[in-house]
Amino acid sequence: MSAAKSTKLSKPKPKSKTRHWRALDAAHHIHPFTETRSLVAEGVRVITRAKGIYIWDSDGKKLIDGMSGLWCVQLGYGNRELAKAGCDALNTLPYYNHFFKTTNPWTAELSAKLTKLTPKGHDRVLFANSGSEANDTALKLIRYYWNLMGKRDKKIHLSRASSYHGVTMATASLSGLTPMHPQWDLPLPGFAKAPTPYWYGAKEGGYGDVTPDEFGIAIARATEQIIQEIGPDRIASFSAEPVQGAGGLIVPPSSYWPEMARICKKHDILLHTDEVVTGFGRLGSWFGSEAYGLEPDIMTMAKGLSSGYQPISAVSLGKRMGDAIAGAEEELVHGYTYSGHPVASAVALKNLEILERERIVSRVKKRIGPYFQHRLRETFEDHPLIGEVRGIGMLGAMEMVADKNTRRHFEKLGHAGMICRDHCFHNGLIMRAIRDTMVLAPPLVIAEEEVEKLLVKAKLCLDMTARDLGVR
Ligand code: PXG
Repeated sequence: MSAAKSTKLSKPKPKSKTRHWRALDAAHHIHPFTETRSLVAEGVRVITRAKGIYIWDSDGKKLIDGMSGLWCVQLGYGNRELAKAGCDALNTLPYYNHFFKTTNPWTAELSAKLTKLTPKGHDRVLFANSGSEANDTALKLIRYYWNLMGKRDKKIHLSRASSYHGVTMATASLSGLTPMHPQWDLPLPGFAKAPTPYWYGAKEGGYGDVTPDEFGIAIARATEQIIQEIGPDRIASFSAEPVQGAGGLIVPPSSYWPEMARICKKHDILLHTDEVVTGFGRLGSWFGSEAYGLEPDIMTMAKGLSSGYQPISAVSLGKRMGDAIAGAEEELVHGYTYSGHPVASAVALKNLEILERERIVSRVKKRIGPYFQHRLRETFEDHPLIGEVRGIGMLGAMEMVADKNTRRHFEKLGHAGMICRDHCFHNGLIMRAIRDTMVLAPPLVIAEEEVEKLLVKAKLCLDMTARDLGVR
């Protein structure tokens, strides 16, 4: 093997480290959701270590990670118990699968643990390695369920505008973020879209001056209209994030979910909640389904399941689907080499143990969540650039607009977001820009003083953005 192909990290001189890794990355690494040419021109940031709510780059710059990586590091970075759990499993059983009538202790225990935390009736789980795979699996199981029931016409998967469900052919088709489609000739046939309960955009969406509750009902009814047009007998499932994350942190009005759940039941449409972001305490409950009183037929989870320390995801089946699928008199023709990987399972199991032991979910519900929400509103509600502050639990968003009174967005949507995001980087804060909405999803273990530090930086960056845009 040539030196260049060696798996060992090459050892550059300290001073030139950043340049060295940048050059390697620029020459060989294609990044997700990134324009490669402009990244190469700009130069990538090399992240080398992390602890608590902080990450460091290779030049020693320290940043507050206001996004928990990609909405996943519930316990923050550097948790030694998680590292030890992974390390112990690596030393004991680095790999084995579940295909040959075999299991391992960690995956067996994790399955049982998950069924205790998920809604009533969710007694069975399948494992995968990412949110996309979990959702892809969910779509297959939904199709299979209806085939088992003899309802072979129920094939259409309904989901919502601005939703994010993954990047496989099927889950990108399920996703309602339309920029995810043209490069790949998607969506595939068999996917339909419903509107999203984005109340702040109601006026622009042609709904006029409506209260959040009126809007929630209107969107649910518009969804029912679509169901009627397609024909309920052709619709297999309704997939939705209880709170939409990557689509711009859309928190539904309280009237929306009860009405949507009623409509799904009425038309015998399976309810699939995508808990990839909303699971594991993010909203102050174990799952978003619980927060909104939902009884999903199928649920998918990833990210916070292992606090992002290992790639692992899961699909839990409600009674109806669980009984049908586990009771089928044939092989389930599905599974991944790494489904229920022992190391990932061990880390996830320990992660759940810590979340429970340290009462982190209840801390989000009772203390740090309300504190974060209150301080977010106090800091930004009167800011000249911010039209709406919204959030729940440890999810927060500030939507930037050109005119607060009319809710008019900036003409070039996304421009303000990019300006603000760049200020954040320079000032040591990672804040996600979704179009012109700035999103925060810090680790659930963040302390009150750390929330304050984060908000000082966020305010500074929004002030700088307002100045750049000439908004006062
Ligand atoms: N469902 C939801 C709700 C998600 O947010 C996925 C599924 C897919 O998970 P995987 O593990 O396949 O990536 C996600 C992922 C962003 C961002 O910039 C969000 C996600 C992924 C990457 C970037 O907000 N969410």
